[in-house]
Amino acid sequence: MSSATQERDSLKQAVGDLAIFGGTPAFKNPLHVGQPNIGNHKKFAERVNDILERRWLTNGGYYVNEFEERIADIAGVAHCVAMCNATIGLEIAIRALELKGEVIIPSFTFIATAHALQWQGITPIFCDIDRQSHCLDPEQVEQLITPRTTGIIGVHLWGRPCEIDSLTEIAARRGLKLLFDSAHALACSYKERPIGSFGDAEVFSFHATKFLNAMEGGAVVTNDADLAQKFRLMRNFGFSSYDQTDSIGVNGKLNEVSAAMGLTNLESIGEFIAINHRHHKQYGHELAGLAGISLLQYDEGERSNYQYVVLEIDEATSGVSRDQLMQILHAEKVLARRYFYPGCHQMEPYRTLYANAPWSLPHTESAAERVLTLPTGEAVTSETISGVCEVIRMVLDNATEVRKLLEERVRG
Ligand code: T4K
Repeated sequence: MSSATQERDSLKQAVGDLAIFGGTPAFKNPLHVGQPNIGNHKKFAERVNDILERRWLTNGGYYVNEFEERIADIAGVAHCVAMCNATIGLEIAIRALELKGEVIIPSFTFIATAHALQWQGITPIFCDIDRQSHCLDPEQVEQLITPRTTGIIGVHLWGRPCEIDSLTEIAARRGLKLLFDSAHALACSYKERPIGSFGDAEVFSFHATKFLNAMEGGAVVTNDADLAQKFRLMRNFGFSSYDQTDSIGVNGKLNEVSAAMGLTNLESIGEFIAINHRHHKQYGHELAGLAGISLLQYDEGERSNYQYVVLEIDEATSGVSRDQLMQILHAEKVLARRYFYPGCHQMEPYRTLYANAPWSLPHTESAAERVLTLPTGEAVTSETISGVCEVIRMVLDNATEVRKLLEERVRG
């Protein structure tokens, strides 16, 4: 990513300089949240060349095997089964764990967590989050267990771990399977132990927007050898040898080019973490003291990948809503995102399918109304972050005037 694509175009000295009110946008080109972290281009190209020379493109290739070993090491786990993406990884893990009936998951997550269940005819039971951690509230998990419940899927949202000990204790006591959607949490830790070896299995994502990307990719990791074998069979149509299937299966295989990308990027993860950490601190520093805005923090006593810069906007204090701030940033070409709005339970098909479900999700709904994620990662410069923060400061320092002008615009 050349810094030219993020070139600053204007400084904001007055409210009238905001692009939404006719000023020049702060950036010449769209500034995306989720631009990929990419390691050494030359190394990647060399690996792609090796793949072509070897003529081995997929189906348990050389780089996939190496990638699995490296991920297992990082996750501190015995078995890693690479997948074509985390959604298929979740679906396979759910089937291999023989989940059925009802499974408790947070509503405040990417829709794939819910879809992986519903796709297989299993009812996702949407549980509220803890307001601080944005992860499953174990107390409510316990209340939602019924005779039909077979499992719990915790999500380490933003790479910050769930309350793993409480969930493990509940699952053991109530005889439930415990799976973690760890799509965001590679290279993160809980009580100093790497995310990956908790519950029955964990699932990572290596999508382009993730901390470590393989363009598309995922992995299911576990310490259970029998379960790992089930994952491997299900990933490859259930084939145990030529002409012999042992179970139902799908095609969940990772290809060699994706594995080459993953391996190349793995060589730079120390650098990616350092960059993300630095960016997170810069946002914290430049947005400090603004009323009504808080930056979600990572526990400095744990390992984190700092891949998400998450703001929470409290409209009553800040004077502008999250959606107003997002609209203003988009006009400046800063494409901030309100992940995971509006919460899975308010998205189709769940809103209609479970319209009468008695779920109480106030913390999910409050977080979904307030969260805004900002650009970070290897492709973003500190100058860019200053430009984003300058816009936010301009808005918050002049919230009354900004709000009035926005309302006038709406009235036309
Ligand atoms: N569980 C959780 C908790 C997850 O967050 C996810 C995925 C999954 C499970 C499933 O994992 P996978 O099956 O995907 O492995 C993105 C990703 O598509 C999705 O992987 C991710 N979570 C989710 C949080 O974010 P969108 O709707 O934001 O995608 P999109 O295309 O709008 O891209 C995001 C931003 O990144 C855009 O502003 C553009 C930019 N971008 C994107 C791509 C693909 C780039 O600059 N370059 C690129 O190559 O869903």
